[in-house]
Amino acid sequence: MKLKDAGASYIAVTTHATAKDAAMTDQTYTPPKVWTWEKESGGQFANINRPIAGATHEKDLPVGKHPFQLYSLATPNGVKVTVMFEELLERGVSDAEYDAWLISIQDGEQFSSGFVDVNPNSKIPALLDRSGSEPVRVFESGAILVHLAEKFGAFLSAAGKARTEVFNWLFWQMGSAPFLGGGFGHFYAYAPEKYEYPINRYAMEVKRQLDVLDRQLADNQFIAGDDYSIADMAIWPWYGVLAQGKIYNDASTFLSTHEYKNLQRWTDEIAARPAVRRGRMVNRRWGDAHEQLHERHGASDFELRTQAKLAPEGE
Ligand SMILES: N[C@@H](CCC(=O)N[C@@H](CS)C(=O)NCC(=O)O)C(=O)O
Repeated sequence: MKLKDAGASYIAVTTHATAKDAAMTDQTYTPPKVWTWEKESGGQFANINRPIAGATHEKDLPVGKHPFQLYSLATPNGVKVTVMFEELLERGVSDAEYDAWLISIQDGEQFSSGFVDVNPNSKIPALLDRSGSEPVRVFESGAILVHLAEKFGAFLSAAGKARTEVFNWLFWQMGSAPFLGGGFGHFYAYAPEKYEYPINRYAMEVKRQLDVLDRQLADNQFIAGDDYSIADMAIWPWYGVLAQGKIYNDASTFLSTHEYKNLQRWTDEIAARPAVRRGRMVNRRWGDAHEQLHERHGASDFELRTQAKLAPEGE
């Protein structure tokens, strides 16, 4: 039975024993009394997954000339922050100049002593705000967005109902995206073998989330109302990019994202923003060479220092 048979069939999977269910039984797992670390668990990213925190090696982080030092990668969580910086700069907030350094999580650079000092959770994005008398570390993408929004009084109302609504959706994203990434994306795209149970479980939840967004966007231009905010910046790199069909192989077809018309409208509107186009390029090291800016240290880098310019094909 395939998931594309949709709702009714999904219920059938859960209520009728079939030959396939019997075959799946062979793959069930009886947990031992005490879990132990099996290093060769397989799957994409298995080499960087560990059950312990802390640094694996001594290495300082580089520091550039701007007030903000960002250590990141152009994954959805990373893009939230580079979009925020580019939106601030687009608005003319020149104090928001930043250096963006690429952290290769596949190579374990998030476990360097320097990175762990900025983010003890060893995940990108991590920010060092050096604009004041002493450096302030900021980790967790939501905290970084709030930090910058408050610092510059932008993309977040100062008080009242509108501010609360932005927080509602910002924290909705923090709680929801792990079901999309760690749940659906992992089992659909990254796991070494495909299993129907987790893919069904998380596809259903992600479709529910897409419907939540679609209904909200039916009556609102932006996620939290009439104003573009840090809630849009947090949600778009996950759910907008999913709707564009740009993550997890062909997941947009699998999840029929074209059916969420209001989400599609919002996705296209946000994608067209110049700051979003630039933010998506920063710390990107895959895809079209014109859209890869491995490190960003100034506005002209988008023209002069993409991989298309630095490493033209054939050279
Ligand atoms: N809740 C965190 C999630 C950050 C996160 O999961 N980052 C991933 C890349 S998207 C990462 O750095 N993974 C490296 C690792 O798990 O070792 C945030 O929003 O900042």
